[in-house]
Amino acid sequence: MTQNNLFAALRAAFPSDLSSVAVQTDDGLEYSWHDLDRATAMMANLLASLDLPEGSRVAVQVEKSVEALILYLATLRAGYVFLPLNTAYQSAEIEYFIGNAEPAVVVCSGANFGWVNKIAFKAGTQHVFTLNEDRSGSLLDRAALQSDRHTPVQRRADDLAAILYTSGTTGRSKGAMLTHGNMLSNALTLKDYWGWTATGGPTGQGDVLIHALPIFHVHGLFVAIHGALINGSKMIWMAKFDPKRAIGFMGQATVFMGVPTLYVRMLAEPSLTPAAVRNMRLFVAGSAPLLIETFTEWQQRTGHTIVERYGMSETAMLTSNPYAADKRYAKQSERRGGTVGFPLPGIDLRVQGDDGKKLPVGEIGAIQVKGPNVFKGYWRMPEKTAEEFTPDGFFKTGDVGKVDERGYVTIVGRSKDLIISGGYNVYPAEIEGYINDMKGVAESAVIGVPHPDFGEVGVAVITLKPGASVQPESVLAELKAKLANFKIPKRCFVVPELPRNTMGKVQKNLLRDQHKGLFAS
Ligand code: MCA
Ligand code: AMP
Repeated sequence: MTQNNLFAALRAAFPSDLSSVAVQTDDGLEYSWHDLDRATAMMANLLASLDLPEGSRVAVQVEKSVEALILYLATLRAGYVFLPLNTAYQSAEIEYFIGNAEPAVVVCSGANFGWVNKIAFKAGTQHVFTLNEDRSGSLLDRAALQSDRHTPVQRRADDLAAILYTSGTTGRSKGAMLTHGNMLSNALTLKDYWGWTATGGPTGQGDVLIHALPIFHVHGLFVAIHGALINGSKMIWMAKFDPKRAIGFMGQATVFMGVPTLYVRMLAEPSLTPAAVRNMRLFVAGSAPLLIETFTEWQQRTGHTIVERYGMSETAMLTSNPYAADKRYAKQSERRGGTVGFPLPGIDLRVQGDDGKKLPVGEIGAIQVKGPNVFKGYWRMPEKTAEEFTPDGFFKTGDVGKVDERGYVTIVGRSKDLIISGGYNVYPAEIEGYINDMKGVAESAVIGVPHPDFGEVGVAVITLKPGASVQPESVLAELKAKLANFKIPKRCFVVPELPRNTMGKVQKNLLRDQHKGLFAS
């Protein structure tokens, strides 16, 4: 069998000088390529020593650290399936993910061990380890006893490498199953498309990435980490994004990736000048729409044009504005603000009308995609998986858009009821479910409205049962006790009734219109 383990491909791209720096943290620590190799071997040996069944899931909810990165790579190396969880998730959310995924191993922070351990025990998990930001915890204690030699486990391209939970219209999270082949194909495509180099450049060491995003979603975990590692590039590792510090690192780096909020926050810093970004080669934005104002202001302030790209948990990256001339599109090299660029090489993208037929150039419809990057399906949900694919094998993204005569793709909206806030997805149906269960509430509608920092934020509009008295603040406080903080609507309004169409469906567009100016900057 050919070795298709993603880790093996990343390891093969390590530079020949293993003593050079692979990761430099924002608090001054340095990890060499040799350190990454040894530490992932030790952790992979620890996982191997647990005698886990084939295909076991390793669920991880820990703060961002290089050790957390090592745990991800070690899970790949050992041939198991990585399941990252947002650190903001609270117990009810974690209980659902662990109950649904039934991981064999759970890794959490020492501070959360008490409640996470109970949830894991209930789900039949045999091993719960801790890993803290300060490089302590039982995971590292146990890994330290292992050998630092390990041969990556043989994996086929079609074998699972990770499960990322993401929701559809129902608000119930589904685990998107990504394979070693999905991720390697995407990493290799982007390496080429974004012109990564392993040598030379202003720093003399090829590209250097500022890693500023969380590592529990596609953007930070796959696009950024795989991008750097498959090129043997050093990462400057920020445990938490800070605009001033990120700009400060730009003198030593060449590539930055961020959600639009990060760009908005850096633009508010006077230190963002052409001199500060003189060594930078590439700025990538995605995960949420980049406002044309942000795109233009960035160009004016720095002289650099952001490369906006578009992707999903189910597919990794799908399209990108060109870095260099794209031969397939009449050598177009223009990065067009407001568009997400061209389908990446090897990815088929089409826009379909309501009648299921492909629409002509410029017409708006449902975006569907096909390619080696498209996931294997939703974890233990064969019917849901089948529903999301067309008979000829295209995945229905739930995004609505168009392709122009030059081939540029523009996303104009979403058919799924989803709010993207600061790059995090918030599913109105999930929040509405919680609000509707509250005492005195008759019904609710959660809508997304424009916000100068987060792009979009949630607002709850609720009606009450006859005679009930409920304060909007108490609704938000009750939600805060149960859900991840970024999901909490920023405002709540009590109204006599929700607007409905003749079919009785709540007209969220009217509510969005009514509240669109709430956070006008
Ligand atoms: C924090 N808060 C938020 C958000 N983040 N509210 C709405 N939306 C958010 N995204 C609120 C908290 O609830 C809290 O409110 C207050 O802000 C401070 O929280 P803190 O955690 O300190 O915030 P922060 O550090 O300033 O975080 C903002 C952030 C972060 C850096 C923009 O949200 C972030 O890292 N976003 C990136 C997400 C990402 O990586 N997405 C990629 C998904 P209170 O005090 O009231 O509790 S991958 C993807 O989408 C696809 C596949 C793709 O194409 O890439
Ligand atoms: P996720 O559920 O985290 O996988 O988020 C995927 C969704 O993020 C996509 O279906 C899009 O709706 C959205 N998205 C990602 N990148 C962009 C972008 N550049 N512009 C607009 N929307 C985007």
